[in-house]
Amino acid sequence: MFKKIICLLLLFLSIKTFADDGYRLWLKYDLIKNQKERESYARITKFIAVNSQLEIVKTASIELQSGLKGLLGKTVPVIASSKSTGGIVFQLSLNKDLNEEGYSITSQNGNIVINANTEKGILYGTFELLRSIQTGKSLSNISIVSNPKIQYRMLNHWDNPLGTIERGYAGSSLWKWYELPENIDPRYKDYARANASIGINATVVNNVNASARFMTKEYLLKVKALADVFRPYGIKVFLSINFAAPKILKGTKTSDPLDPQVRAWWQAKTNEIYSIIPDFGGYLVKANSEGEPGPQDFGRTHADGANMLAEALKPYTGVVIWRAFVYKPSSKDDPKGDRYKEAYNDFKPLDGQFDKKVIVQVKNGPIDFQPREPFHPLFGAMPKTPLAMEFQITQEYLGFTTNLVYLAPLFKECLESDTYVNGKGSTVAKVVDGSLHDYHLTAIAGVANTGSDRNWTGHFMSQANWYAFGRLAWNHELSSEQIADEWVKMTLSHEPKTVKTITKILTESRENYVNFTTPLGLHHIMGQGIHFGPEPWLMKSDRPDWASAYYHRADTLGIGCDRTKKGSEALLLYTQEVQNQWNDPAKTPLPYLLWFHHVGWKTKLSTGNTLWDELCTRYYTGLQSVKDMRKEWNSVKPNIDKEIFEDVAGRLAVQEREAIWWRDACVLYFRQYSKMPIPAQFPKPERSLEEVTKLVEIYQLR
Ligand code: GCW
Repeated sequence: MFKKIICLLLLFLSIKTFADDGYRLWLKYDLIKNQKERESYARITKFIAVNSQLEIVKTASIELQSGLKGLLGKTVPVIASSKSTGGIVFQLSLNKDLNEEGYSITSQNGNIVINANTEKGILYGTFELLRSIQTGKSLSNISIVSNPKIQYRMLNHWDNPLGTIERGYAGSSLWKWYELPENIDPRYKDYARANASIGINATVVNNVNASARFMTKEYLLKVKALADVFRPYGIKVFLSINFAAPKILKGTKTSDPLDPQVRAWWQAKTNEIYSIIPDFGGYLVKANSEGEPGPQDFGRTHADGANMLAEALKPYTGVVIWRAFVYKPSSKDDPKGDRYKEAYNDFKPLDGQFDKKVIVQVKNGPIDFQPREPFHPLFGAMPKTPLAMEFQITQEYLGFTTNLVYLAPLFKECLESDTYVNGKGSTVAKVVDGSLHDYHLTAIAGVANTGSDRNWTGHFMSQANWYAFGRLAWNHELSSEQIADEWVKMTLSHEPKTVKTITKILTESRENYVNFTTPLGLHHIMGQGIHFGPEPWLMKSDRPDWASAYYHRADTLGIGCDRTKKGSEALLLYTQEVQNQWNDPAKTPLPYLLWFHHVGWKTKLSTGNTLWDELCTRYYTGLQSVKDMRKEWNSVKPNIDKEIFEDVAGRLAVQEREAIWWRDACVLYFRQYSKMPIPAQFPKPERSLEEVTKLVEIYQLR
């Protein structure tokens, strides 16, 4: 009787519309509403048999127990071993089908067995089992074998010591450096849980524009406190380093990587780090990029710098992750100068010169996390150097936290691009997962979108981007829809129509965003510095390649950047097959057209429209799609938590205002060059170009 009352109470609590602040992410574990469904799960989850004392196995059993308690409303006992049936059994034993972190989940002799070679595999299998229940899958005859395709699946935090986050839009840093190491915010653990649940196993806690503070004992002890919280969740801590740290911290007179004293300094520092954090992951380095110090300051190469750090790490398990995001201002006298080519020109010649412990981390595209970019030409071009993928989860160029933009389609588009380096099917994904060039190390990083906002990511829907990054890092073959469907069921609703509508909103959102900001291959025309709002009229900046005109090249003849042989020749960095796809403006797929060609305003496109009409059409339909998205969101109101519903609805209203802003700015500005009218079926912007121009100025005021 007592049990029944408790159950009813739990059911009541879960049905009652309580305000959900989004804190629990996709780990809600609310009671399953359907009693029959609950009972059917309960029948096969009567116990959790755990015969290991390993720390991460313990984490797994605690997570499973508390997850099942929430979902099924009952406490499932954890027992040492069992001869009975109807329970879940953790089995740590050699399985040749599994790699170090893989797992299998199978029905065996009346139990559900989670099998893995290591404790981490057990943890990931546990979260998969919970996810199956959360998304309403049947567990009878369950049979899953899953291995992560990439070794290091990491978040990169651009968090600064003073609590700000570079390009972070969800409040301040999660890490309270001044309170550490004594005071441990409970959020650190929840952060680790969320990451572990999607297979993320490494985190770089500080900004790549790195402060030397992190190399001091004072700060290393703080970092150790975080590492201690993350370890039971299988997460390793990495640090971004300032290449000039030895000199800044007054240990040496120079930071030249070939100087013996500098090398000795890094060795001693690395020894110190490992004495404090024995499973330290390694170093992430931004060098000679955007003013950061690096080996080139001393006439040395990126390989010299990276190899020095690799040598210091030699006695340990750690690795060096060296970023390829570099670009010098192109020389004024070089008519072929193009930022697109800089990283390739710097790094490609170094292939084969890096130490075995070095991974070179490359952004998905050649410019900088634009709403759409062609894949970076370095992918496929460095067969002897493990290349890691760097995606940006934080929406620096994709509408901050006022725009609903689901990034899985962007990630997938890049991963599925074919480099053709070893013939057809040589996808970027195969470069990154190591299968194409047989890399001995593999890694994928996402620049985090987390912050101190209660819901972690500012825009509630941006949680889906953190989630999708982790899921794709584990298995890049999952589809965007599948990931969206899972996420919606775990965080918002199980009601079929609602799931369908929100999954549709998510999967279409990125293309919509491209349409009302940078359609047809336009790029880098946003407000300079802040990277917010449109500023296509920016002709000059501190560096030429920070100005919009450098990228769109609009004139009275047409628009777009010629990167073919006749232009900057950036296209020549790709294999012949890729060049063939993008060489001829008449055959270049429209999403990439203006990336590679300067196209006449009156040129007829495959849509039947002239370039000018098509450009206008994209800006107008892009805006229309935001309006549609708002309608669709309103249609799911009855099935969504009120607080979440209102918050997302509010942000969608902002998004519509911003879409109008982008549209007005771009059609009014480019019309000055095209000298053609906005197609008659579209209403004219209600304001002048001057008025829109002022807007971005406001946002740039101090
Ligand atoms: O996208 C640009 C950002 C910088 C960032 C840089 C990088 C951390 O605007 O803020 O600096 O890229 O990736 O290093």
